[in-house]
Amino acid sequence: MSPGAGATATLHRREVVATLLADRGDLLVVAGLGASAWDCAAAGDHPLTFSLWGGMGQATMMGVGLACARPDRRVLVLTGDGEMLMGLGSLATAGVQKPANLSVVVLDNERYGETGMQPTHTAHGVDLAVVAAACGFGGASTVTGPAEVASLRAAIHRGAGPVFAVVKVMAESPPLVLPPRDGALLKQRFRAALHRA
Ligand SMILES: Cc1ncc(C[n+]2csc(CCOP(=O)(O)OP(=O)(O)O)c2C)c(N)n1
Repeated sequence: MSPGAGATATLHRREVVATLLADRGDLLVVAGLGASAWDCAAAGDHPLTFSLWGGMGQATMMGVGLACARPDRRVLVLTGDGEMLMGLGSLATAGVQKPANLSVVVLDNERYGETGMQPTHTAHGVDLAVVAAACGFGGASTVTGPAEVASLRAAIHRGAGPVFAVVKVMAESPPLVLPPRDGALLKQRFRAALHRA
């Protein structure tokens, strides 16, 4: 297994997500499948979080659609490196559409965590921030420390997007905290909360 930067990561994914979602206000969140969705649930289940339970590779495309449909709202896609790698084409669409209200944050543990911690392409040097920059995300960044996480939170809530950040996190498996499992319920409560606000 290639060590990659993930072998030296010091950030805990749960702490990163808790920081990014603190005082989230009316932020719309699309949570990528598996661990990213569990991180969001651990930070507090919320009707304005739409969790993908098994739809791998779709998180950013959904975020682009939401951001284009609701330019009055901030949209955050929180997902894993494996999930992002499966939906790379969505970065090209986002880079062309350039929704200023969209942020995409990849929690990069360099592993397919849920299926057994197999190394992903990022463990072998694929740099998703460079991919995003090439697709048109100005200022795409890689975050490795707490101070940068705080800056990223400010960019998500107030910055001129589209924002893209890879956050290098440790390859760990924190205790499961599951969001509701009923897809129809997740969709309906998200729509209801969005229309209410
Ligand atoms: C199309 C498809 N292929 C494979 C899977 C199985 N699968 C579920 S989670 C996962 C790994 C996700 O990895 P990543 O996005 O990096 O998340 P993390 O490492 O944070 O858990 C895989 C391969 C799936 N759900 N859908």
